[in-house]
Amino acid sequence: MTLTAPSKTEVDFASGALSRADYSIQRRLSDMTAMYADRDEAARILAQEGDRLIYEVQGVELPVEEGQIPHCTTRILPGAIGGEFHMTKGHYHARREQGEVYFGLAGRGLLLLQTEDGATSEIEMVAGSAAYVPPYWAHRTVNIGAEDFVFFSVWEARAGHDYGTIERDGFRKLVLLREGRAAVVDNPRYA
Ligand code: M6P
Ligand code: ZN
Repeated sequence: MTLTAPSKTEVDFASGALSRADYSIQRRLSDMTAMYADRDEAARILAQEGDRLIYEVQGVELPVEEGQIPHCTTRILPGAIGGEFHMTKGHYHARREQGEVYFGLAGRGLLLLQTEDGATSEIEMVAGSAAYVPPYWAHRTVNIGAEDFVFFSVWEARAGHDYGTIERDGFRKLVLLREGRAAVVDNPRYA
């Protein structure tokens, strides 16, 4: 057990920038082309327009020990790939029994959730929305607005990220731009 010093980070709501960012992760289209429903369009954009930034994460790193509470911001840029809104990779927690809290800082988003038993849920998020991700629910966030969607996340250090299950099976729902609005539809390719 580590005795961690108390700390503070200033959060810029509009950009998600942290004054104390121990790490930052940029996810580009090339990191997740296979996750979009229209893979051909993803490949075309990659080849013709370049490797666009989809989202970035900045966080406070803490020891992976019981009771530590890491926290980070995520900024998803506006846009779509073949009509499917920009989104995070999404994950289950490696320790499924761990939950998480998201707090909207800017823009408009949709939080997609699903369980391995087949339950699904969607939560709309704007600045000020506090969304709860209960244990056992995979979670992916989607930018359904025209501006950056920015949110703050808090979880237990041992939760861990299981990306493999989503990479293999995908999400049950897709969020598509239809007639100028976000529509949640079944993913025809869901394994
Ligand atoms: C949220 C949290 C982070 C996560 C980030 C990006 O901020 O859930 O733990 O890393 O979103 O999502 P993903 O890891 O699925 O790409
Ligand atoms: Zn999580």
